[in-house]
Order: sequence, then structure tokens, then C-alpha cells
Amino acid sequence: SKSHKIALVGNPNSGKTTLFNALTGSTQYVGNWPGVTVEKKEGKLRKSKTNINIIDLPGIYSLSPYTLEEVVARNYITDEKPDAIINIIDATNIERNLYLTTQLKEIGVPIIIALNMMDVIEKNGDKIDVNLLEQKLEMPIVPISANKGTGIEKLVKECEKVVSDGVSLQQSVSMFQKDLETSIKDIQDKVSHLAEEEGYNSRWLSIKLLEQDEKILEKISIDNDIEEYIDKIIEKLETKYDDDMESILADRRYEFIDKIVKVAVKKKNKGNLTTS
Ligand code: BGO
Repeated sequence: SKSHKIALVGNPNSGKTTLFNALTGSTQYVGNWPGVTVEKKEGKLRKSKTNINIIDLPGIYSLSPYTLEEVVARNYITDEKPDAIINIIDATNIERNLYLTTQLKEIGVPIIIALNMMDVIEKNGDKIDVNLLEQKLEMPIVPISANKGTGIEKLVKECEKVVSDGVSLQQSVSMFQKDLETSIKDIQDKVSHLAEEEGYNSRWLSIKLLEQDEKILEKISIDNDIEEYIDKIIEKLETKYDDDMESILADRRYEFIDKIVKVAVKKKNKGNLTTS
């Protein structure tokens, strides 16, 4: 039967190695990513009737073009097109971890969130409304504790479900403000043919062009008139927000996360102890 691919993505220290071991056991294969000395690990999803390969991507905080690890991770996702992504999140550090999630969501590959360190959340008496978080992020979330082995079976089931139901389970939500979404749409109209040729999600490509992502600009060739069109849009937005485009978009991602975390996460000790 056909072998499916699911990429494992998460921040450093989120418990990614622990989860990878729990999911793949002794079936692991270790090598390097082509051309770079970044370790590549692959393994078969254990305890599954479906033939699924888990590909461990480097631990990263975002998908910028500035570090080797981030470029390796995003090239894998955009070029190799895994069936889905397991995005492991450290639940005790949810705001910071969700930044990567917002960027993964922009690519348009189905995401399953493995919400890790739930034992610590419970021990601290904190509460995370997982259903609400699922609704707001529009992706399945499985609470787990990778080192205790809890939630792993449910995660395996979600993996099987996502590869059998295929894509279009999730839409990339419009997480930016209206003016930014309009700009993304405008660029999308101009580059949809190019996105198709390159095999990119057109919304993702448009966001990268807005950010003037150096790795994408190196890779593709855009007509001069489209380039000028995009430059004008960027200039208008940067003047309006008095900031550079990358920061404008990053701020909007954090706003999107803030709004969700405010309603879905209740900390027992709100951390006011340090403000004396
Ligand atoms: C040490 N719950 C708890 N409480 N801890 C977890 C969980 C969980 O669900 N999952 C993972 N950890 P990695 P990256 C450690 O190594 O998988 C722990 O970078 C220690 N080591 O056991 O390595 C996990 O691959 C000494 O902790 O993460 C590990 O993403 C004292 O989180 C750490 C305490 O997991 C990072 C912890 C010598």
C-alpha cells in the first residue's frame, strides 16, 4: 500500500525527540538532510494499520529564511509536501509555541497539534480549553504527555484519519486584518499561475512576497510589472503602519495568538508574583 508522510515539527525543548521515539520506536533511520549537516530522522508510525512514515524536522521557533534549520524545515514542507504535519507544542509555553503554528498554517498543509507537557499543566492546576482552542485554530488538538506515553494512541488515530480523509479538512483562516488580507488577496490574484507552476500554496507565496522573503525571491522569477505592483502594496502598508512588512505581519500573528490564548487558557497562578 501507499506510504504516507507526516512531518513532526516543533520548538526546541517541546518534547519532539521524546514524541518521535514514542511514535516510531526502534524503526528509526538516521541520516542527514541533503547538502547540510543537519540530522534527519525518519521512522515508521508504530501501532498503526496505515503505512505512515514520520519525518522529524529540526527544532525551530519560526519559519523565517534566516537559519539553516528553519530553511530545511520549510523546504521540506513546501517541496516534499507531506500528507500532514504533527506540530508538537509545549503547553506550558503556549503563546511562544503557537507562533510557529500560525506560520505552518499559512502553508496550507493539514496540521494536527500534539499539545505536550499536559502532566505539568495538570500539576500546576492550569486549565486549557482544548475544544475552544481547536475551534479557534481550526485544527485537531490531542493533549499528550510524551514522556508518560499518555495521549499517544489518540494521536496515532488522528494521523490515520488525516491521511485517509486527505486535505481540505482545514482552511487557512484569515488571521490578519482586513487591509492585509486584501493585499494578500490582490497579490494572490497576480501570482496564482506562478504558485501553481512552483507547486506552492498561492496564499503562502503571496505572504512570502509581501515579506520579501529572500529565499523565495532567489528561487522564483517574477515579471517586472508584478514586482512593481507588490512593491507599491508594501510601500503603502509600511507607511500606514510605520514599520517594516515582516514586523507588521509578525505583530498580527501574535495578536491572533493573544486573542485565542486569552479565552482558552486559564493559569492558576497568573504570574503576578514578580510585579511587586
Ligand atoms: C529532559 N512532560 C514532562 N514533564 N516532560 C516532558 C514531556 C512531558 O510530556 N515530554 C518531554 N519531556 P525533548 P526536544 C530532562 O531531558 O524530547 C521532557 O528538544 C532531563 N534530561 O524528558 O528532548 C523530556 O527534542 C533532566 O527532559 O525535547 C526532556 O523538543 C531533568 O522535556 C525535555 C529534566 O524533551 C525536552 C528533564 C537530562
